[in-house]
Amino acid sequence: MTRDITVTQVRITPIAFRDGPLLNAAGIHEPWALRAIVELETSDGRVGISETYGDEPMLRVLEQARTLVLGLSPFDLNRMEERVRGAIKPSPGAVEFELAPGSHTAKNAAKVISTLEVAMLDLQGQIVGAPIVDLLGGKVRDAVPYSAYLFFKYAEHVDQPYAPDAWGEGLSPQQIVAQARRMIDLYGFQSIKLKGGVFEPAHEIACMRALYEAFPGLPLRLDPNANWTLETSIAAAPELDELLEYYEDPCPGLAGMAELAKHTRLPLATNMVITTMDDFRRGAEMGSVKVLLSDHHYWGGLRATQTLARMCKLWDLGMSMHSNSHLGISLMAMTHVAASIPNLTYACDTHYPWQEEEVIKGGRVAFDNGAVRVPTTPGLGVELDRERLAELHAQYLSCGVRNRDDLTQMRKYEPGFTGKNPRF
Ligand code: GKR
Ligand code: MG
Repeated sequence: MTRDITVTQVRITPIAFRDGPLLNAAGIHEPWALRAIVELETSDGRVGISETYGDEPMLRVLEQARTLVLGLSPFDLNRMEERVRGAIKPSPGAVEFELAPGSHTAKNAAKVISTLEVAMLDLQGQIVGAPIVDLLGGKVRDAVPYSAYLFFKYAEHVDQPYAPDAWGEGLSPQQIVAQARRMIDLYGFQSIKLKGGVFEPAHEIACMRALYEAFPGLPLRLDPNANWTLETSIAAAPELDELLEYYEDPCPGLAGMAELAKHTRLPLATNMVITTMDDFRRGAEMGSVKVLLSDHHYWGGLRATQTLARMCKLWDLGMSMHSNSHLGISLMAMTHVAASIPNLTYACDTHYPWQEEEVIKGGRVAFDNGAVRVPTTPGLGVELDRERLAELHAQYLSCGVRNRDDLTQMRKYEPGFTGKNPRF
């Protein structure tokens, strides 16, 4: 009987992998990005896997959650969720990034539920012999499109912890076009996003124009991560109107976005001002945002993402997906849920091209024409490479990074950097 199969062991392994010197509104990425790999082992010897944030506060709540899932059937998702909501609370003392909602400890319960749910769905799929997407109602597309996610960047990290990446410097419009060209040549992406909020808006708009001219017809997005004031965002709107597909989080707050909406014909997109159902209700009433960037890691899992998609449909909002630095397990979870959502109206974001290392068997996930094929094998469709896991865990132990801190990292390059937001 499948109901007799229970979770008997939980393994939580923090890992660190190389990440580029990517600039953003908060500062710059550190040389090492952290994730946690969670494995649930069952009484019949199966292993379900999941990938989530690996900062210290998250590791502590994952540790607390360990006992909550022991003894449950992988099919007991509702019971798991109830237990987590009862036990997991926000944690004090975390470094929280406004631009990265996954760092908010108010979302601890949702983050843990998501982590456990993905591993449990992986187990369910293995038990019944179906890919996760089938457990989510079946696929509405065979492959999930992602966008080319460009960053302003330096050629190498301060203190040179390892050899520089192959992308080179990305600061001028010409360098940004070259970065896009390389990413599209390698992966075939059919839309482009630039992470902004780094330089004077005029420079970032010049980069968007250069992309527009270099890639005619390709949808473009710019995301200043709320580092522009409302006035700056309004002033930039007329020029961006003819360049962009959507205008992502230029200024802070739902009210700011609602005011901006009156001054642009572009749909406004967000992964910053709507990150909970409470925000959703207020945002929908205000009509400020037209595209929601979901993220199963902090919205509470794959099923919660489907609920969100239904809410978006009801309120006539477009939908896409947000991303932070991640590896292939997260990419496959995103792919399964995205394949099950009819109203996923835009190519999803992914940082994946910036990651050189992997933790799954077979190495890096392949993209075909900018899309990831939805697996047809049982469960998540990917397995852990234990040797690589051990290596990435060893990197975690030696790298010294325990919390993502782009601000402190930026001060190594520019000691006077304030991180003031909005800066422009
Ligand atoms: O990793 O630098 C970054 C991104 O800026 C990330 O933190 C954001 O959360 O990619 C994200 C976004 O779209 O806002
Ligand atoms: Mg964003």
